[in-house]
Amino acid sequence: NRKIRVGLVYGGKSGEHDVSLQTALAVIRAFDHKQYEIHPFYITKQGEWRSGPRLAGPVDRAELLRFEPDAPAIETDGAEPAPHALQPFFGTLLKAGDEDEPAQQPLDVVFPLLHGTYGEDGTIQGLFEMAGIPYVGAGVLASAVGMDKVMMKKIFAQEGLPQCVFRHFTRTQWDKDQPYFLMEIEVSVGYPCFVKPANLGSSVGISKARNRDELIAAVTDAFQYDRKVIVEEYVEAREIEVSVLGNEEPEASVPGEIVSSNEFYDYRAKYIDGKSAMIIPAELPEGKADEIREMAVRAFQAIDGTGLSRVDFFLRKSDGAVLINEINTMPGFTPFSMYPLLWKESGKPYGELLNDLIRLALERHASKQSIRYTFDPD
Ligand code: G1L
Repeated sequence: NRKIRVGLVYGGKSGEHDVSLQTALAVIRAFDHKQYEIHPFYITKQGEWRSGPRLAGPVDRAELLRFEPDAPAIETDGAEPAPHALQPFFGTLLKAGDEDEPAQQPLDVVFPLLHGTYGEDGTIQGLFEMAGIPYVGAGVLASAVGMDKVMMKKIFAQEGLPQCVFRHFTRTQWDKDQPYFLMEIEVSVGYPCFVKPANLGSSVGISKARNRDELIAAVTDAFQYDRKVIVEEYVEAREIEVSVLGNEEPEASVPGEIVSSNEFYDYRAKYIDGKSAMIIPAELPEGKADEIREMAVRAFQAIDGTGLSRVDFFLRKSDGAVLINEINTMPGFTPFSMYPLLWKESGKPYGELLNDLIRLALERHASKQSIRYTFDPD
């Protein structure tokens, strides 16, 4: 009974490079190394791919996962570095003609632990699809939808999920008819409002506008980061989040609440993360938790989600209405992040979560295998 070969792809060109590295470290430490064999693939900040040796056990420092030329050796089972373990695709496409490399075994499954462009937006998922390698988490479509706030909101709207008022436009549209968009925003969205690039890859380019001058400045700034911009209504609300896990029949965790630092002193917060606290489970009025969990599952299915997503909501203070804010197909994923903590509270520890995600990736891959992609009239 051989070990399951798991690839981890982490690092990357994004600003979340170090978060990704810490996540890879946490995942490696949580794996049952008797059951799994880990193949690390590190992408440097410059975008260079470096594969490491297959790991025989946990690693104790994230620095060891960068495979710097002069780095101390890490514990392995004596295997050679596996430069081509992403075969058959990377091996044959990127190293075509290189015939003196010994044959490598293909991976059974990969974890794309990358944030933003080229990690979370469906591009690397497309690469794995073409290579025929099962991968954890959202597919191409759900990943792309999860990264584009405008597409996400259109799908939520069509699914009948309540959300805050918003307007969106491209740079070309804005340049052609700025007065029209200003009027539209002032009439329907109002002030204050939030201005964001549609692309959720980065946290830059986001600002709050309290009047027309600030709105114009905010839109101009947001257009530096994307050709589409979205303007959202400000809602006075509590922030509630739910973890969803599964493929076609996903399950939702208990909801949790994010409370900012200036408010959380009066909570007995078990979990504190930088400037905010996580209240798990969230204290909600009768029936609200189930209402929110059902909406989370509908949102997941609406974007054609697979594997996992964290779904974020607003609980409006004025009337208690639940509004969906966004779905995140690659949520924070260390053992101290909201997504795993919500599952822990729901009875599923981190290690079990990893097993489930791998099983879901393999199940989705297997069910895709039975689909016909060609039409043969005979
Ligand atoms: F592979 C999973 F499970 F789908 C997965 C992939 C990526 C879960 C969570 C994440 N999250 C991240 O990679 C990140 C938030 C650390 C990006 Cl930097």
